[in-house]
Amino acid sequence: MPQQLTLQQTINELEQGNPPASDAGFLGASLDPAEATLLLIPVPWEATTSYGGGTSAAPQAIISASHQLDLEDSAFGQPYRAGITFIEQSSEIESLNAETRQAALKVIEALERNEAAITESTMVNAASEQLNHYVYQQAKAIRQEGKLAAVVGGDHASPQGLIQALAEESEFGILHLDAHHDLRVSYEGFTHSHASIFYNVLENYPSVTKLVQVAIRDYSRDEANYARANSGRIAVHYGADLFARKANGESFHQVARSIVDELPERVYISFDIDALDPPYCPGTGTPVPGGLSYDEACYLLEIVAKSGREIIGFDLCEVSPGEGEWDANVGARILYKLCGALLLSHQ
Ligand SMILES: [Mn+2]
Repeated sequence: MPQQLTLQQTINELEQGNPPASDAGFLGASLDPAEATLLLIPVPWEATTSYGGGTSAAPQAIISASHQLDLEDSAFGQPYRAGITFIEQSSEIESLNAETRQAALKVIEALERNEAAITESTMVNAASEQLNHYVYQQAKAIRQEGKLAAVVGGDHASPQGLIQALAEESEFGILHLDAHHDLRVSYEGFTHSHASIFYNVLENYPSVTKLVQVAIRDYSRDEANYARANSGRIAVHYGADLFARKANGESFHQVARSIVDELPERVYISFDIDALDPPYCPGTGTPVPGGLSYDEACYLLEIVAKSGREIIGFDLCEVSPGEGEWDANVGARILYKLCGALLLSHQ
């Protein structure tokens, strides 16, 4: 592990632009977490992944890919100067993920034979609770130091503990970019499925006053009904509707403003990489054609950050590195934009 640097040493090193050591941290430096303003919690978790796997490797792949980024940003300035770093990845969570994944596969295989694997289901649900508790504790500790926290998953079950910690502090709304509602009561028998995160959030945390979902384009009847039944709290911008508005002559600026106008003063951003068109995330577990372009997503983040709202935290989920470096490369860029948006909203 490379020697940890102070914030000033980190800034100097990044601004010299020397090629980073391969074991360097986010952006190519190794900033001491004690010196950071924004701490990223790596969550190597894909226990309930239902289709394509690999997202548990995302935090490390994104760190490596981030070494290639140039750090000036036309929208957000110089986010690196505030001090951004990952906390250490937990080897216990890595092991728990591997064990839980095996149990979850047995449950899914049993379901396909129309059978139930009750012991394994119970184990998966208990392990998911353990994960949520781990993320909650990390987030709570970061917040108690007066710092900002974000989660890099892992699948979309990864950030619940962070949302829980923030929900104990104040009311806020969530800007949720995703191809999926993630509003299932449970999925394949798993209470804490990646497909259930926002059902769990809305049912458990009343201080989440609003959920604004963007680019949704693959969903069940029950999820759509749940969103309609809770239309005061949930606003949905389906992918097809976003396209139709642009096709009918609305500018993307108008579209983005109308999305942001629905959010309260304090905003959490949950970014599932499959909100983007699959060419930007070919490895992700459940890709769906259509969706936001990279530029549209970045522009939407800029509009939120410059709207006067406070971004209180975020997660980036479902990046799956797979073969080659493209998925992690796009993931690292989106992550740096999310960091920039959050930090800008605090200036
Ligand atoms: Mn999702």
